[in-house]
Amino acid sequence: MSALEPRIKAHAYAAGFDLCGITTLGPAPTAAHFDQWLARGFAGEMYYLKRWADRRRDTRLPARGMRSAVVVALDYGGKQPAGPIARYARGRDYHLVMRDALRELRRAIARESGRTVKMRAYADTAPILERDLARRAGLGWFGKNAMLIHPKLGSFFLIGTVLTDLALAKYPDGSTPPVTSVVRTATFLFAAGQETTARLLATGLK
Ligand code: B12
Repeated sequence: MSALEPRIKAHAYAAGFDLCGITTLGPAPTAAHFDQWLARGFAGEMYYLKRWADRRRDTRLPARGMRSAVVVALDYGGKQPAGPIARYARGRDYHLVMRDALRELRRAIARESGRTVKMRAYADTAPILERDLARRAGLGWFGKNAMLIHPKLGSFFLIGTVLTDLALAKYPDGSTPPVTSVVRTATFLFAAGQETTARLLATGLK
């Protein structure tokens, strides 16, 4: 039988996700940036960000016994025109959409692994630096506006995570994008035909 990782990725696409990557857990490489952000008071009244700050610095801490993360992206209307309502808020509550699709993915992972698997699924609901984890899983890199950007999908996508006690290997292998590179982001967006976004980024460089 083929390795578990590509089969999990195939199930993520079947569940409706647009990207999927798998990574191991550990200290968040951008934890220091998060600390500076907090210290400068940028969390404002979002007290929960400070309260669970320790857990956000290391993805092994939010749920005990977990070893790997299956990280997915769900496009929330990147091709739709701009309008008075933000794209992510136009349809059904995205937390519910994500919850249902993540549930389907969890069932598939349980079936595929053939043993009892410990899993927790989150989208915006756990003390995790989700963009950091998604970059580790190869889903993109940070744009100038902090968004995680993928060369083909752009940035209009939500991030979801299934933490599991399965010892999965990083998949696809060797695919961690650089922490941040506006120049590369603009270049890749041009290559992907997203010229307007790329030009805006390039303008920000001046
Ligand atoms: C609090 C929060 C907000 C707050 C504060 C925004 C902010 N920038 O933090 C508000 C309500 C304003 C907000 C708005 C939005 N949010 Co929000 N939000 C979050 C939440 C819950 C926590 C984010 C957090 O920890 N912020 C602290 C800062 C320090 O972290 P960060 O912004 O994630 O930045 C990281 C990287 O980008 C990187 N980084 C950023 N800048 C730099 C610079 C340098 C030099 C380096 C080295 C690294 C670096 O390091 C940071 C730490 O890992 C996450 C879910 C989660 N648990 O992660 C969703 C999340 C980030 N939001 C999301 C979305 C979709 C949005 C909106 C687009 C919604 C909308 N249309 O209004 C906007 C985008 C605003 C923006 N440009 O960030 C998505 C992002 C998906 C993506 N493709 O990136 C997330 C991941 C939710 C999800 N599960 O999908 N959000």
